[in-house]
Amino acid sequence: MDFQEKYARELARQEALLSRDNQVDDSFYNGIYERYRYPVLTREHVPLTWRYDLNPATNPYFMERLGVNAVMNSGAIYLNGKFYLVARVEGNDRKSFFAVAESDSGVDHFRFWDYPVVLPDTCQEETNVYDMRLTQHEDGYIYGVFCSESKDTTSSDLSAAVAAAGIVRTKDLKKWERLPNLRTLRSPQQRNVVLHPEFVNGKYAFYTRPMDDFIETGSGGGIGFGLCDDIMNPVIDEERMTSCRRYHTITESKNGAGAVPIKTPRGWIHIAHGVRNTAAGLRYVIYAFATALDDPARVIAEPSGLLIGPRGGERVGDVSNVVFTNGAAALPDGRVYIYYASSDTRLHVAVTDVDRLCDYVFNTPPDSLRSADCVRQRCGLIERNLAYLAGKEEG
Ligand code: BGC
Ligand code: BMA
Repeated sequence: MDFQEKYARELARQEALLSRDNQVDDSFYNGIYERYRYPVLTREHVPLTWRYDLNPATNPYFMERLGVNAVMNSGAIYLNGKFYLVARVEGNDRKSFFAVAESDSGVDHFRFWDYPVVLPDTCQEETNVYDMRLTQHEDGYIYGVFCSESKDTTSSDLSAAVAAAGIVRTKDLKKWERLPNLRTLRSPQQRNVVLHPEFVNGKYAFYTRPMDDFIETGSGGGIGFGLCDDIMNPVIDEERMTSCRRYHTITESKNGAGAVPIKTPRGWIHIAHGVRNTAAGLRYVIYAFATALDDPARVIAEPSGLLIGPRGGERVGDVSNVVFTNGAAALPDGRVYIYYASSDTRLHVAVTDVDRLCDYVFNTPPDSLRSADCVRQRCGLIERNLAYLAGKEEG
């Protein structure tokens, strides 16, 4: 096959992928959300112009010159009738960058724009960026808060790193203004920081994730919450705890905010991640909780266990046994599209709505924390069901 034939074949293969319709995966049911059959973004969705040199004179074998390894953890926003994702694209070189992909349906036909996002390069020591959360703030800007990772030069360990929250803002997802990184006076490191969409007591409010170290949260007790006076010089002093880590739950090792909280009549709904350690490494799942409308740091409902866990093929990838979310699109009609990546490799969607999410968060029993109490909780459900079914038969 000559160069042009190979190019035509790859282009056609990609076009078939981008125009493929997605369907609800009928093999899965839990009443809370629908899973979809195909991922919404993969490395195969990345334009050929980003990977190949398309000039036969300089690329006679039609080789990938700058391959892409994975497309995963994406910020999400619904704007003017369209779904936009700011995806984490990871090159074969392990460096991540951001890229906007757009779709009318939110479940299929996502296409990347012509170029990835080019952030202002204001931080010389910054080595890697990832996991952007997109907040449509009431001040009129769309903020992107992401992890900015640098080498820890104070340690002799080659892989020692420092994680901080980088902040950019935009009005159109095209022109990005970079603000200084968030400084948290009481926590040396931060990852999974999310900007709350409204002012709280007239201040910018961030969900944080205090950590003592790059991987270990150490004394960090869970998802924090802090206020900041000036977004142009963002500093947080006190971090209050919201959803906490707990022994022998899905958040034992760590947890972190995910999507921007969704405002509902009953409270702010948070879709976050929880991590536990296992013999096979860290296992990441997605969970949900609610905080009070008048105090978005105060947890008012926390259903037990996971909302989304890695299933089937989702369990396998570069970092297996992981589902992770940093974006959901909440539509004016109440539909909610949760974008979650599996195993740091590809991006999926789970679709639900505010009514179902509220029912799930407020009417799912909390974790009873001990086997004996959890089995009692389950026997209670069985008893009520059997009584109800018997009553129905009699009636
Ligand atoms: C990786 C992230 C990961 C973090 C902690 C970073 O270097 O890029 O994907 O979450 O390390 O393991
Ligand atoms: C992290 C996250 C994600 C990633 C996950 C699993 O701590 O910030 O980037 O999906 O680990 O590797």
